[in-house]
Amino acid sequence: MAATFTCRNFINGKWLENTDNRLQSINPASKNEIVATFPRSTDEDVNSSVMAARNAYKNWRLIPAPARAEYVFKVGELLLTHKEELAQLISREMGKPLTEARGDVQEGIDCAFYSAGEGRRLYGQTTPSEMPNKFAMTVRTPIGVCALITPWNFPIAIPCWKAMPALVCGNTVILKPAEDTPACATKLIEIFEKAGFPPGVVNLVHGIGEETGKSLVEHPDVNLVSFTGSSQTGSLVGEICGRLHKRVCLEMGGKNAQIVMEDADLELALDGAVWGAFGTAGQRCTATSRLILHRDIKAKFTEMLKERASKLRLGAGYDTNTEIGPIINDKQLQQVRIYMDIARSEGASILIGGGIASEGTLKEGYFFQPTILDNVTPNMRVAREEIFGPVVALIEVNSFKQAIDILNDTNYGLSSSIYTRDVNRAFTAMRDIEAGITYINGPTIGAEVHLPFGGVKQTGNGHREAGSAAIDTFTEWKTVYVDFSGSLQRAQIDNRD
Ligand code: UN1
Repeated sequence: MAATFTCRNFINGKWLENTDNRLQSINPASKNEIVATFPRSTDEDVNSSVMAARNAYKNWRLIPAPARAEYVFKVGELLLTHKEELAQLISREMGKPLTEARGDVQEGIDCAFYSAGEGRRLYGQTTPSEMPNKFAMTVRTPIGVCALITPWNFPIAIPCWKAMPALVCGNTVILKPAEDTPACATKLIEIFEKAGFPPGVVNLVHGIGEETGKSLVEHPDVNLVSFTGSSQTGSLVGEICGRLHKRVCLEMGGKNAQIVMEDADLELALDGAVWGAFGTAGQRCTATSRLILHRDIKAKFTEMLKERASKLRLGAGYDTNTEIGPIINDKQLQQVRIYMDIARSEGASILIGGGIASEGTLKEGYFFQPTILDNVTPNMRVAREEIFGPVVALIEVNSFKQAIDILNDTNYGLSSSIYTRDVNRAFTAMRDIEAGITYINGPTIGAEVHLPFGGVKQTGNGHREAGSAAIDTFTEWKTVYVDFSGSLQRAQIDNRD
């Protein structure tokens, strides 16, 4: 059994020995193994981290953006050096297979190099003025102290998506990672520390969402909250920030669908469906949780899917044979199980899976069988609610139009996919699908860091992460007028008189 990590808060450039009041994270593939202990941070800890970030902001915002970006570039280089070590830790603490864990770190690396480039591209605009001898432009300014509240499913990538653009833009940050992955967050912040950021620019507090997270969101000196997690928590975060007039970026649930039309390359669509639905054990907000199948190929495609999904190998992420890792914790495992009862009671049938996997060593962890639900209709709860497990619901349709209507018939709108060889349908789908991300002939998962990531409807609140869109999230516009006429020019009056 590997050693247990002791996680601490990182405030103002120091790792703080603070409390005996500690919580623990466990290995979801082997529930008796404690991976880390971490402090149950208090309001006082939150307050010190905010004060440190506020103080550091005074100088950090004045460092030229290209120079700020060099620190972020350095984080990318260090992440590369530590990639394997971090991937092993992700597999142990969060459970995903090593290949995916390496991908998680790789997203952080990609984000570092991409965001660092933005340091030389924080463009504004110049525009004509209404008046002679007057100049107008817009410049980007940082927002201040940013609280970054992150989930456990991408314990390296998501904190990087948030922290890196925030820092390049001149903000200071406080990371509050999920309770399930404190060690991953600690290792990540150690890397930020090695990159040499001035004290207080990057801070870390641990603890419980309803305590530490809430305290951060409510703190008057936190200017922006960037949250990724459940819709339920996101709504609370949004309400508080709305009341306090803070900028808030919410990235919440999905009920993503993949359409397979009768003209699709079925083998390709199958590869996409298996990866989209069962990759990361379905624990991605972009996971494929509905398969909308044209009736002409439904029977054949279902057989192919059944055959493939029933062979997927479950196991610990760090076991190289594993294709599907564990569910993050017991609460989530039970939640997925409860959805099976709901599916049955609503009249859906369970084609394969449907239960907790407990053969051999699997009983030591939280494993759920890859599950296919058939005869699902669009109004069933299993077709509408995010399950966050290796469960996919099959819905039959008669036409392209019906497929798009059903895909859109959800409160969420993160990712989406259509498999078709018909270019007209592909472009129509691109136009008509209500989602932040649409894949043509690709699965619903696999977003790249240089493109905007986020969703419509109840998935988010209009902000985007990643790509240059992240720069909009983490900056304010300042409009600057320069009058070089040497006399008072009265806008909207002089020119019109
Ligand atoms: C998430 O599940 O919260 O597009 C993020 C993807 C990954 C990121 C998922 N690059 O599936």
